[in-house]
Amino acid sequence: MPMAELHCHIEGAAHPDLVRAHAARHGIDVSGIIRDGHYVWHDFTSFLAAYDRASSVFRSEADYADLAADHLGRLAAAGAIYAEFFVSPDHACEAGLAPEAYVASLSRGIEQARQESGIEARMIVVGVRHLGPEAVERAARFAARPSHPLVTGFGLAGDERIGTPADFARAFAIARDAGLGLTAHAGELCGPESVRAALDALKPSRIGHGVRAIEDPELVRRIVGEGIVLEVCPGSNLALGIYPDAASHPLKRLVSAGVRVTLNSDDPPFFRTTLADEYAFAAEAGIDAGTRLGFTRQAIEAAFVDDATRHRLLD
Ligand code: ES4
Ligand code: ZN
Repeated sequence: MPMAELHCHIEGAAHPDLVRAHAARHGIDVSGIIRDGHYVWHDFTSFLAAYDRASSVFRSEADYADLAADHLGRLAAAGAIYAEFFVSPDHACEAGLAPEAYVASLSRGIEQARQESGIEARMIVVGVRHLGPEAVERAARFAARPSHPLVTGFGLAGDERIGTPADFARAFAIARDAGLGLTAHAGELCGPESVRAALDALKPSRIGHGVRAIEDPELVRRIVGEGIVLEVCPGSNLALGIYPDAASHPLKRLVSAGVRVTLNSDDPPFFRTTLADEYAFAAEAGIDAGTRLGFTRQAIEAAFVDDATRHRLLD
């Protein structure tokens, strides 16, 4: 089955073996976050800390080009035809690379993967909300510069429990004025009020996660009515304990309610998932093959990509 995803953090897609190899080259100790070939963390805060540490081993332009090519190559081998991933200039700066060089090298990785497998990809610059509104605005101003054509979106990531969406309205206005697609993480760690606030203040066409909207039927009706697309990441939700088990996950209920749903891997090796695993999760949840193929169409329809590429992918 052809697959597509809209929600994956590029450093969060780094395989632990790749991180360990780069760490050894740069003399960085990652024994605290990688044990027995897997990432170790125990809650969202320690997950973000492990993610930051893993990110810190990618330092050169070649490192990031390889990371993007590796990620997209794996996706293409599993049957993906299109992928968007989040890029974080703040993480690049922390690792000592200028945002321009970071995005340019990731673009080279995208082009390499396209040549090798035909997969198409675009990047979404994210602001990290727990770094504060100033940092998020800086990320938006960077994303808004026309010098990186494969950056087609802007998003809000980080710890949803910190700040309120209105704090980031200026950043989203900058990105919107630049013609970028907009998405915001909400309704993952916090409930429906967080999704409503994000929709009101930031006016994104897509919500990252959004699954906890299911707790408010009125909000679900709004999401359906406004055509908001949810970037659902079941494996991430289960790994982080947002839901205790597969049976509790609202994927099927969201689909039945008429929500425009896509399937996504978020930070795959951190959550011991892959995009193919997410499609398998949907099948096990009783979602038929036609509807699963619909997730792929939905992702391409909601993608932050030019219409010529979109229509080619939809054929
Ligand atoms: C995230 Cl800043 C960041 N990195 C990776 N995964 C995330 N989820 C939410 N924010
Ligand atoms: Zn995410």
